[in-house]
Amino acid sequence: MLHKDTIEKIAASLFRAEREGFEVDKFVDQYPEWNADLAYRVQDRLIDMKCEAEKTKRAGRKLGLTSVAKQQMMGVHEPVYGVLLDSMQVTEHNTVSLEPFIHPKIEPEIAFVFKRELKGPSVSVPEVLDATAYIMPALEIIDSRYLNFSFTLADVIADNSSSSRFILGGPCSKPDKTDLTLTGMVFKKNGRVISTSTGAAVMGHPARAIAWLVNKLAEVGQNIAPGEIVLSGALCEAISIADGDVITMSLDGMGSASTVFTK
Ligand code: 0L1
Ligand code: MG
Repeated sequence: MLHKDTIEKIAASLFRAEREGFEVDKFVDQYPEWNADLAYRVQDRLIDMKCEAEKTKRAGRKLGLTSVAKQQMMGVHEPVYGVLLDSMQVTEHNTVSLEPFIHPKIEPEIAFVFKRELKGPSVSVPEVLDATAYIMPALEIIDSRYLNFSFTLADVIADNSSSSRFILGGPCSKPDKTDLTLTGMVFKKNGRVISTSTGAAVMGHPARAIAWLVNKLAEVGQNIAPGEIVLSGALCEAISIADGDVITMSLDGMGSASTVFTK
């Protein structure tokens, strides 16, 4: 069991690493008892530190490691979640400076916004869709605070699942208007197609990822509140970004999300 002081120490290291833009070594070697449950406690503490320092508040959640390929790569069998803060949202079409990041990547996601509370356990895909006010195309900028993006499951959870910024595109769509498993996605960098995919890339259905999240949150007495935004998890692999890059993700019949990077 990690001592409360250790949880505080790890959260403070990750907080400083992000704020000052430096990498830290993964904590697994230092703390052999490190596991996912303890790491979510570090994540909670890190989020409190960020809310206080940035005078911001929670906007919702994000899912990560939702594709089988990424889970296999990390040797894990379930996704992870993190917290989205108001301060992480970047307005679409605004230029994003690369300056605050360590080694940023970007990936296409589907954002869900909820009209009703969702509380597990046993929440199903139809219940998720029923509680959804609208969905929209989105981009997530991830930026691990670990050296060379190298971490274990517990490490990445503590680091708020590599979250950094998110961009909501448009327009907003009703979830019952489309079969998300079949919705096609095209991900472009500087006008060139980098990846194509469908919603099924996210655990078979993006709402299945949300159901997993809600049921997982129930284990620690938490839930999704009305108005919260949840990022489903990426529809394809994240790509590195550089000065001048223009990134666009388009979802068939649902619009697009795009952003531009500068030094
Ligand atoms: O949003 C994500 O899928 C990232 C989860 C953490 C793993 C990573 O940083 O690649
Ligand atoms: Mg993501």
